[in-house]
Amino acid sequence: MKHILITGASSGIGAAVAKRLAKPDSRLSLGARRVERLDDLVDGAFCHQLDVTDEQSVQEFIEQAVDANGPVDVLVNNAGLARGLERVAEADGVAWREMVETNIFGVLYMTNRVLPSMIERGQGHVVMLGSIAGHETYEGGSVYCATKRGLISITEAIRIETRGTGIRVTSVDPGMVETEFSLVRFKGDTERSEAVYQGTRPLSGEDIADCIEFALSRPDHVCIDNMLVMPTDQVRTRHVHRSE
Ligand code: NDP
Ligand code: 8X3
Repeated sequence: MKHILITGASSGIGAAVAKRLAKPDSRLSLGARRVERLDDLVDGAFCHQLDVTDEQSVQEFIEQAVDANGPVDVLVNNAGLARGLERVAEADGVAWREMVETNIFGVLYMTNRVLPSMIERGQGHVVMLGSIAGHETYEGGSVYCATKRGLISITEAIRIETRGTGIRVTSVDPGMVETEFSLVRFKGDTERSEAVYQGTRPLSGEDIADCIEFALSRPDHVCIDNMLVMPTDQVRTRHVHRSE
């Protein structure tokens, strides 16, 4: 039985990954702030409120998940967000802090608390949700892109630091995925968020679940370091084919 812990399972990619990885040989622990969304996602999963920006919440979540399901075999660091598209000169800085605290500190808090037991047991797989935004920068994306670029460095460092322990670290870096991501970015403005996906065919959460399932199912001696996954219609962040 594998204990798979997924952050940000209340929506989008995290929810799709939870459903995909719910198998007879796995035990799932699912966390998010909107805990009420987790309860009916997967039968028998351990569900608990989790705010990855809050060290105490992270500590409590991991302790209870381990009590329920045993040591963590797979950590999927999925929780993340973008807020707004403000240029540096125009921003008030509130969104910067939220993005850095969630996308960088959140991943660090989670991984810091899960890795020691993986190292001790000589096994484990950490999956990071990066982004095309970590590979290229766009106007208004300074801090979101910086968090995803920073995640590449964190991912590489963990891979170097855990070499020889049997631990694998995979990052899956998608282009546009149709989830609540844009609704969150534009603070509930449905018109603006729907426009992001208009006339084009984005990826789905299930497409990303496919990638994660593939990486996790390789033999122990094979580590898929990075998957950069784009919709066929999207070549770069701002080069998207749209039908009229
Ligand atoms: P969604 O907005 O649909 O889901 C984001 C998830 O993150 C939610 O479950 C949310 O749960 C959770 N989350 C956010 N903040 C916190 C927090 N402080 N503590 C715990 N959970 C949190 O977006 P996606 O599914 O698209 O995003 C998932 C990941 O994929 C993110 O890291 C994102 O950057 C990345 N990504 C997304 C792309 C896209 O185009 N959609 C492309 C590339 C990468 P809750 O609010 O209930 O806490
Ligand atoms: C999300 C994709 O292009 O909106 O990571 O930054 S993008």
